[in-house]
Amino acid sequence: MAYETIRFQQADGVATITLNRPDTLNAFNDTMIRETTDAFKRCGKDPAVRCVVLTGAGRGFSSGQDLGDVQQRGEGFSIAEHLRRGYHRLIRAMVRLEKPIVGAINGVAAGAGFGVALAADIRIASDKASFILAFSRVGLVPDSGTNWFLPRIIGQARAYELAITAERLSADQALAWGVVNRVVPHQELEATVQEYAARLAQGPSLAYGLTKRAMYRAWEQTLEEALAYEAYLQETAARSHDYQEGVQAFLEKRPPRFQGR
Ligand code: LHQ
Repeated sequence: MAYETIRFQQADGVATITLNRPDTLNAFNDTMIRETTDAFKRCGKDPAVRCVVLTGAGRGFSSGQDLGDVQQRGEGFSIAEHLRRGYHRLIRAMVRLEKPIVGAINGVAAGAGFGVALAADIRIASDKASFILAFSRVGLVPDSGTNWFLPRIIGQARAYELAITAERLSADQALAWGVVNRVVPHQELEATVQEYAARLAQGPSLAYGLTKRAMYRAWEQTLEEALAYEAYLQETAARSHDYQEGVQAFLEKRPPRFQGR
């Protein structure tokens, strides 16, 4: 399928989605929100995809909502409706995708762009990356899931301060606070992420997917519920080819050949 605002590439189990409106630092217009959502759903349906990389073209990851675009909307424009029809579907598609999503954060991630970065499962950042909860700069409250993700990762006091000051969080500070998993020199980002994703794509994908589901579910569960749910998911994982193969490979002292099923 041809896309207008993103690039979609697929090779060796890894799908790479590149936000591609570099002139605006990859600001989200309606088409880019829709196409990115579609691309994640497509990854969910394709068993050949076992890991997804999300990155931005040019010097930005994403500057969030295209402000020029919303400015042109008429009287009847509802931001709530825009969020519900757009960003909420995108964030949900990412969280519900039972495959690891690696955010390759190549530059600034601002506003809704920060939210989308947080909906990735793992973030590897360039040393030129930065994060801005830019919403208050334009008199808005954080959206696109940032109120849910960020306090869980860095704590409420830090998240609230970032929201009301809209200060830029550097890649190094993001690493220290656990917003990103790793920071690498800018020129090494693409190769590092592709190698990392290729490794994940060789892994026990069913277990990776169920683990993502278990961890998201656990946020809303009691310990008792989480224990029960783990037992249920483990039953599923233990019926997989990958479990048989993993144990067999261990006993035969060889690397496992996982198939993701
Ligand atoms: C942009 C944008 C942009 C358009 C850079 N739009 N062109 C949800 C629902 C509905 C309504 C509102 O919002 C939301 C959620 C949100 O996401 S709210 C937050 C929206 N985002 C922002 O407020 C961030 C706006 N951008 C910036 O503050 C700066 O561009 C940052 C700090 C991201 C980067 O600064 P610089 O590196 O200095 O780059 P720049 O400002 O020179 O931008 C480069 C170009 O990209 C420039 O265009 P030009 O034609 O002058 O080269 C900007 O106008 C354009 N651009 N962000 N969001």
